[in-house]
Amino acid sequence: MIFKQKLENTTALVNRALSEFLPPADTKPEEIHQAMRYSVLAGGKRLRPVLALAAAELGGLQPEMILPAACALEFLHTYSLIHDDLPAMDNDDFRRGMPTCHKKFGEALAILAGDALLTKAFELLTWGNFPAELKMQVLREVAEAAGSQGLIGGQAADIRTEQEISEANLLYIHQHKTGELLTVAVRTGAVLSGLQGAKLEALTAYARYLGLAFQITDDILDLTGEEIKLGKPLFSDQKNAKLTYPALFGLEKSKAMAWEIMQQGLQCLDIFSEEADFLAGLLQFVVKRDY
Ligand code: GRG
Repeated sequence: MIFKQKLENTTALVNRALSEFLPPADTKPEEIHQAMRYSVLAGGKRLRPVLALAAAELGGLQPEMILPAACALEFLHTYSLIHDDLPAMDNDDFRRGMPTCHKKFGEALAILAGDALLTKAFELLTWGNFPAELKMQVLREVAEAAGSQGLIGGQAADIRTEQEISEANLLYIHQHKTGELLTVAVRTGAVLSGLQGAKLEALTAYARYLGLAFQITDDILDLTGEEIKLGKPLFSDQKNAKLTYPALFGLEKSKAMAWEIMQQGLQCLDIFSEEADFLAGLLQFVVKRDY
């Protein structure tokens, strides 16, 4: 199947499952479930669950088996976006082409919706008929990726007002704020499908390159993208004085770096045959996308 078709099919599968796994909007207390559904179902690329499904396919797992864990990663990602948009953080009004959760439901409910999605993610990771030790491994890895030495750590470093202007600091922020969750998405699919050893290592290395290429492209799109396609205003990094690749290296060099990192990521898939074509396509999509 051609890449675009497979991406569309997989995304549709994920979207259906996300809606199914969320409590219905009329579940009491209605407002929290409406806020959770609003932010999750607002759209988005679904990159993290799609990566988990693609990695699980390499290990021979049927999509239905991995969907709860894959959707857990999207819930966790959406929680981080809701909290990142809050007035105390980036104070953004638009996300995924719609008013941010706090703009629509107020700040208190937005905080709670984020908290509830994070909690729901860990519930979903316990689902499925997988060996207990694999589930425990994934639960631990996702908790680490989301925690103060992962996503939250990256965010804490990112919101510092006094920022060290260096490549090492930029790399730290990007790897933690963005890279950790993308990496654990790939590893979740791989680990639960029983992959280990050299194949698991290769996929982990692939995911680290993908995470970096994703964030450099995200930085570039914040300057050169189209607001309609991105679903949020441009120049948000400049507004918030963020340390970014274009700020440190300029636009052209940043584009060249994203391309080079993509090539390195693709090489990690060399130990697989055409079975890894979808993962290769996803890495190329991450760099070539315009949204
Ligand atoms: C508040 C705990 C906490 C963490 C926030 C994710 C994050 C950390 C901040 C979001 C702001 C941002 C620009 C992060 C870096 C890149 C990123 C994660 C972009 C959004 O991800 P996409 O492009 O979004 O996959 P969609 O909407 O497609 O899911």
